[in-house]
Amino acid sequence: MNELVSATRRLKDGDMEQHERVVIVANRTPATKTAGGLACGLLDALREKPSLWFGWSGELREDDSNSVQLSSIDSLTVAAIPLAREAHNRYYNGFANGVLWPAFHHRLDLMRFSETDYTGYLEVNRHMAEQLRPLLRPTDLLWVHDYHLLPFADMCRAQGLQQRMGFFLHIPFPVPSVAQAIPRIDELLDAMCAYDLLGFQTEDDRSAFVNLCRERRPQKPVPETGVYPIGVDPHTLRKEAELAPQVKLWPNESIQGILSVDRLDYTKGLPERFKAYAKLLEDSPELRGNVQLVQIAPPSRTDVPAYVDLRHQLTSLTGEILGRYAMLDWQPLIYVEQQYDRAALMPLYRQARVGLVTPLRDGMNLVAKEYVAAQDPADPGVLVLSRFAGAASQLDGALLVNPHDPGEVAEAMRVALSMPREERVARHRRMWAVLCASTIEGWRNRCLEDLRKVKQKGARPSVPFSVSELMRRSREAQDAEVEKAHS
Ligand code: GDG
Repeated sequence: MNELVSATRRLKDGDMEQHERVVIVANRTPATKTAGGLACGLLDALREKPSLWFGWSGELREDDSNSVQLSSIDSLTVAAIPLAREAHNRYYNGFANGVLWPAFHHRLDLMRFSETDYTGYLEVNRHMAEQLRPLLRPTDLLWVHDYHLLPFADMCRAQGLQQRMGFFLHIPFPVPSVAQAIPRIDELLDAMCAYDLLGFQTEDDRSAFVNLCRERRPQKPVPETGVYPIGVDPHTLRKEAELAPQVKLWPNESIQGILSVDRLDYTKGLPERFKAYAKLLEDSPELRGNVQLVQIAPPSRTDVPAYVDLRHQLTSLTGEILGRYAMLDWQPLIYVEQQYDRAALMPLYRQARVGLVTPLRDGMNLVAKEYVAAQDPADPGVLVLSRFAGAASQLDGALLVNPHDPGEVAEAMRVALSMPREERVARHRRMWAVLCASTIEGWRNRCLEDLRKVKQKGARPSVPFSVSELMRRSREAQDAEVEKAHS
């Protein structure tokens, strides 16, 4: 009996009920080590219900020969597949993170399109749909995540799958004037419309998508859409934050701590933040020796050139700040590229007088919510938050700033560092109430309840991205690249 058949049987034996099962499809499975919010957020919401999570195992091979690896985390079964190195590079580094990630974050200057990458992206989506198919039951509810998988439902429909399929976009959706600059946007939009329901973090993202559909495909119907801001589990996070920290960041009581935690990504506004902090030190000499910024920033997507440049820029800015302001008994800035478990981060958040979260554009930003959850309600720190993070539409007790304006960010830090306890408590109370009203569990339930309610589209007769068409495109793109290299 081959591995796949026994795997499918084990799945069915493990959960005999023939009624609905939630199937998560995401680029990564929770078995893959990642600092990303997607894995952390979904795992919390799913481990207690019988469900299946399907995605890439993190393993790269020379070819993508079939082999689904099964494991389980509590009630969650994880089905992970390896991917072929070349195809993965085109899909992940090439199109998803070389085109969609920068464009959706309004960084068209960093977008690098190649036909081969686009074909690789479609091909991996088709391959994943094909690998998932034998594991599915007719009553499954598919919940697909993020920009890596925009055409996934379309590939499933092309293979005759009729299950309900919902999609959630964790990152922002670009406004139509920016979206129209993405090569092949019309094909992608058509493919996205194969989902039964599309979920977004904010109303701005949802309306940007709907407006783009109306502009680019006026004759065709717009699918069901909804706004589902992702949340956290505030009570669990608070308990984690109360545990003894691995490290006491500011043992000297006279130093007020500012903490930032971000993946090393150009959307997170790290250089702009460092410049704002330098301005604070320059304009407020009385703070020198009494304040310290700790920046935790584990590198991500290190194969994409824009990330390499960012790292160089940050190490250089760190050196400048240290060179200019450090003293023998005081470091103004600690910059750490190491990754920490979320549980280890929580007691660190609790020690910081200021949580500094200043992305240039961000779907939600879970760090902002985690910082609020970790605070001592009787003596909380202050959140300084970019107005361009999705979280800004919910966390009205934060000091909202324009991350592009170093003076404004420096001023907010100054206000936060000297804010009286009464005001800190009042602001924190408002934000805690928001966290409790918008939890990760509620997010999951609302997304899935709405998906159950929508009218199903089912399989479609035409197959725009047929396998032979994909292969033809791939060959043409490769030929063109070889020709270019020789000319
Ligand atoms: C995307 C969107 C959206 C754990 N260890 C580290 C670390 N973690 C955890 C944090 C937090 C998560 O990673 C980071 O989540 P974010 O939301 O801040 O950012 P992205 O990774 O860009 O996530 C985002 C999210 O999806 C969920 O929908 O909110 O807008 O971009 O939970 O505790 N984070 C860092 N270092 C660690 O060592 N930086």
